[in-house]
Amino acid sequence: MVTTVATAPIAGQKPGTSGLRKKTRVFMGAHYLENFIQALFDTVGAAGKTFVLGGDGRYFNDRAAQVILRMAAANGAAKVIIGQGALLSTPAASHLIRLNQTDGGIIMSASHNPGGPDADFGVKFNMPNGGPAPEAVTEAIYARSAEISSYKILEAADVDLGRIGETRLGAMMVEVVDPVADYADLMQSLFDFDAIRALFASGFAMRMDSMCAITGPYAREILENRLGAAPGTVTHAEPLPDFGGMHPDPNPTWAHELMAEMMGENAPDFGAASDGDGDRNMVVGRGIYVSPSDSLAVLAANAHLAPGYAAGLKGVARSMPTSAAVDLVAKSLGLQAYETPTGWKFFGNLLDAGRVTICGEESFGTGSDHVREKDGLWAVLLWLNILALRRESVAEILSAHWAKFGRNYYSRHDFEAIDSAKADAMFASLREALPGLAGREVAGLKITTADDFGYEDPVDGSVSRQQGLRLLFEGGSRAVFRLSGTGTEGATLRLYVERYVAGPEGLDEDPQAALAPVIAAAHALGAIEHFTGRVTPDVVT
Ligand code: VG1
Ligand code: CO
Repeated sequence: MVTTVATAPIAGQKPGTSGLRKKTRVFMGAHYLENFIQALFDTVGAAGKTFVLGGDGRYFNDRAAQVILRMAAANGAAKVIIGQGALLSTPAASHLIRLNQTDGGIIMSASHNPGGPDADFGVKFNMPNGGPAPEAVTEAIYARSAEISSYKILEAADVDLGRIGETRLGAMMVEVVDPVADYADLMQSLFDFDAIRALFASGFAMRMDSMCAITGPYAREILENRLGAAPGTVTHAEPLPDFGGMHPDPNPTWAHELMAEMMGENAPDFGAASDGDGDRNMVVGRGIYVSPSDSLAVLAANAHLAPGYAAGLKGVARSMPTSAAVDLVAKSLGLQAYETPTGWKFFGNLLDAGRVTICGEESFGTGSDHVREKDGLWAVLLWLNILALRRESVAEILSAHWAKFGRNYYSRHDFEAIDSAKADAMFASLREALPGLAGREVAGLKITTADDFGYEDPVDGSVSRQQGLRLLFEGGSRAVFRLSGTGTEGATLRLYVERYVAGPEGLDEDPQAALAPVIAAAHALGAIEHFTGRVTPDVVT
């Protein structure tokens, strides 16, 4: 029986960089999830449609899945394809949407944010192309959420999501699928599994830290079962509702266990970690951390070694704050390089139009046209494919890369949980100063350009403004100021700094030391301490 429940708009249901993210208790509050899902169905339409549904297994994932299923049925959806146990990594969900040519999908995740009753939850809608909904769609959902007066839900018992197969929920079909199998097959179609198997058989050792999040089952199946990596290669492989108390953000701060092992005496040859929903990756060699911007550049330069990319790339794209290392690779390969705002949704049109093959962000996100999300395990497998063919260490590959292209020293400094009003005041002040900055010298660096990054999508002409304040210095260094759009508490300031060194001298400096002048100039120009009281970042990547 379909019930129509009276409700009233709840303020703030505005999706950010990647979906709607709130404290779990907010999502569990009366009508909160229901309002948003109804606004979503009202916007994209549900009648007769097929959707994919799954999440990263965090606290409330199972309950939210049952609610969304009953609402999909009540709104007339024909079918929902759902991962067993309501689990799906974000890239696997993207793949299932495309593979089954569905009308889109709903992903339950707050990605790299911690999980649990006192942590974060999130919901994101992906389009029929498998990619995150563009701004026009998320804005429409938000607008609908502000005028909603009722939602529809089916009164029914929970669907058994533990058993693979088809069942009915009212008139709607629910198909419970293995969350891993199709995705693992896709990976096998892109990479030289024989070569990677031979690499592992030769004694190559790896550590994959799944951080008690969604990639555990995927990594075990692909690395240990299909590629013959030693049992136990994947650690923290069981997805847990609170991620075992871990903060599933694969960076040197939060993946500190992996970092300690990789920098230690008995370090394996290669290490990797991924985030809550499996779309991010951190890659580490024995004794050497690979910055995500460098990883993107190395992957673009070597992708042809993998069967799926043997024909070469169509082009590359990076988010604006990501270092220009990949641009140098594109230039040498004669490829177009695109610069987009932060967030994977901006790559969708370029991928759909066949303009780019590989994309990446400095925030540990890399991916290709095989799905429409960034893909953590994909990046790990492409690295393995490259290592298997080149038979060099990660350190050797990086050195050779810098020797050829020069090095883009890069770092991101995050200042978390700043009072929002203070952060806004800082941005307003810097934004106002921008037009007068060119030509000025600060902390020994001369500013050549200062602007507020805006983007016009070359495919559909849509325009996104105020995507980050950019300060470009003489010699190619730069600093970028942005406010996070994924946090759930106060504001997070992201300061991105970059400095290019052509070599052959000066390619082996400590990045923080190499970047010190740019960091000093950024602090002076942004008056970070004056506005926020902060001097030291909470997280450095
Ligand atoms: C962050 C990253 C951005 C990434 C986004 C979603 O956004 O900076 O590059 O696309 O997270 O990643 P923000 O607005 O907080 O800077 V995930 O793995 O959380 O979906
Ligand atoms: Co993520």
